[in-house]
Amino acid sequence: MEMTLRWYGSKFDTVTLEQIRQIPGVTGVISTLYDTQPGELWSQERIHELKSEVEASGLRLSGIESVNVSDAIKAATPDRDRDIDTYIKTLENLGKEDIHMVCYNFMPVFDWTRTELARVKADGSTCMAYRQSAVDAINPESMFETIAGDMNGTVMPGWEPERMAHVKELFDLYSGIDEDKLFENLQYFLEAIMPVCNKYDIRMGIHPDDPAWSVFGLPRIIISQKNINRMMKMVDDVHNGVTFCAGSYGTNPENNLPEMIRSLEGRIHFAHVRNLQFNSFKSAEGKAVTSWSGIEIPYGERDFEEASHLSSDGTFDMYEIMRALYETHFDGPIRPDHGRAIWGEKAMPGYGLYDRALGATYLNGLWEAIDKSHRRG
Ligand SMILES: [Mn+2]
Repeated sequence: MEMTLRWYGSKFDTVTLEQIRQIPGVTGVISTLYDTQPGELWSQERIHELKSEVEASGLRLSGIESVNVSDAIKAATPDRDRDIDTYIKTLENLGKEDIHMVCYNFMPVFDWTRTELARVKADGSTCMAYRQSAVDAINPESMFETIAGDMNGTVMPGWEPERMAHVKELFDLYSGIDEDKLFENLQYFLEAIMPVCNKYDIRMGIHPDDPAWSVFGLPRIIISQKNINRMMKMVDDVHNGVTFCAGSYGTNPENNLPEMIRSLEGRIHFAHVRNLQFNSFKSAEGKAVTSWSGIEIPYGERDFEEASHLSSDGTFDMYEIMRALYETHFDGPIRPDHGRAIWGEKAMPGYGLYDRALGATYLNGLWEAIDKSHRRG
């Protein structure tokens, strides 16, 4: 594996490449052309510029997160073939610049959903959190306004104000689209892009839906082992793969993360590894749940918050997640994921420097220990 950090580009990120370069064991960044819209062509010149800037700092551009898929493609409107053609050209330009991993998602309307961006934890740090009753009480059209005040002046991915101004139209676009239809639209997109992915050896890694259940009545499909295995079979090509995001699949504590990783051997092209703390949860059947890591979660509404990366700070067994990646010979880029805001840092929620640097170091430590214990038998 290659340890990386997500970086939004010098115009948008509060964290610099120089700072990332100084985190022990981090050799690459995952970035994007943050000012492009879904459906827009990425020129080879702009990709080259980004890559040169990253390389000049002594780091590698290890992949793209994300090349966003337009709503026309997700909802199969008459514009989808035009947007797919553009997507193919963008992949071609990435391939020519020697980029071989692209993350994307297929979530309708909302990229990811949290109800608080700065919940205060016992140690005074803040983190992002989700409470089902808050989601149920919110009109989705005003969701953006509800959380915008906590963004520290940054623009959160998936919550771009221009996009959120059209939320109502977006909802209309997806009316009548159920899970099977969304799977069909995803298959259509994947079949169209596989030739260019094969030509340039570009590994596509779909990011799971977060949280891993339907919100605001919108269909969500990349949420479970059953569904992701269906998607892998639907287009059975190594370039049709997965971004394994522990924090997103893990929002449902019934998703057994190490087991999912093992079922996806060879198809995980990118990994996001972070921890969550569950305060209460109930299953779809309204029952109490014991997490895959063996922790009994108090019965109640779905309420979780992000934690530091350590196993002891949250509900996940991070050692078992890293061991499953190691034992399935995972060799792609990996990154710590959302961190808490600590030490007074003002940054994009989830994407400050300090807690993610601690996360990277911890994950590297786990990996070294697993590697050495394997080698020494
Ligand atoms: Mn993720």
